[in-house]
Amino acid sequence: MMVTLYHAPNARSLRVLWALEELGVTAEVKTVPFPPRVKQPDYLAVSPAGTIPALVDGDRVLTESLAICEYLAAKHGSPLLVATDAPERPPFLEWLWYGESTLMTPISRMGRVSSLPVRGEAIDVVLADARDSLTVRLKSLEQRLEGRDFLVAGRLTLADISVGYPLHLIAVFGIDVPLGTRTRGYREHLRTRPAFVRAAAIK
Ligand SMILES: N[C@@H](CCC(=O)N[C@@H](CS)C(=O)NCC(=O)O)C(=O)O
Repeated sequence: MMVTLYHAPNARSLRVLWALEELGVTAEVKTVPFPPRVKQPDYLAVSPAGTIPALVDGDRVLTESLAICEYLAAKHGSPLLVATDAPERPPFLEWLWYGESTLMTPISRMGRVSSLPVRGEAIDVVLADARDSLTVRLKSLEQRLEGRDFLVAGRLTLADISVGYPLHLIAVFGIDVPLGTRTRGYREHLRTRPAFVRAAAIK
C-alpha cells in the first residue's frame, strides 16, 4: 500500500520528498495550503499540531520530518541510514539532529517573526539575533566539511538531507548570512542531485 505524505512547498516535507526520491519510492502527495491549521483546519484530524509534514502509512501517522525519513529508510533497507553499530553512527546522529535543532531553530524564528503582522525595532532586534545565531552555528558545518563531500560515512545519508534542507531555505528565502566556501559547494552539490531536483519540483 502506498504511503500518503502531506506536503506544502518549501516546508520540511521537502526532506521527505527528497528521501523518497533517493529511495526510488512513490508516495501519494497531498499538498495543503500553508499554514494548514489556519487554511485547512480539517488537517488537524491528521496532525493535531497542524505542522507539515505528516506521513500516513496504514494506521500509522508520523509528523516529524526526520522520524519519517528514518522510518522510510529503514522500511526500504536504505544506505541513507548508518547502522547502530557502525563507527560513523555517533556523527550520523550528531549531524542528523544538527539540521533540525541547531540550524532550523534560528531559521524558524526568522520565519515566524517575519510572518507576524507587526514591524518595528523590537522585531528587527529579534531578526538580527536569529541571523547572528545562524551565522555562528554554520561555522561547525564549515569545519566539518573540510575534506568531505558528505557529512558522514563518505556517502549521502539522512544527515545530509537533514542539513541540506535548511541550507536550501537560506538560498530560497535569500537569508542574509555569510556561507563559507565549503558550505556553499556542499549546498550546490546537494541541490543539483537529480533526486533533490525532482523533489523540489513537486508543488
Ligand atoms: N520538527 C518538526 C517541525 C514541523 C514544522 O514546524 N513544520 C512547519 C513547516 S516547515 C509548520 O508546519 N509550520 C506551521 C505551523 O506551525 O502551524 C519536523 O521536523 O517535522
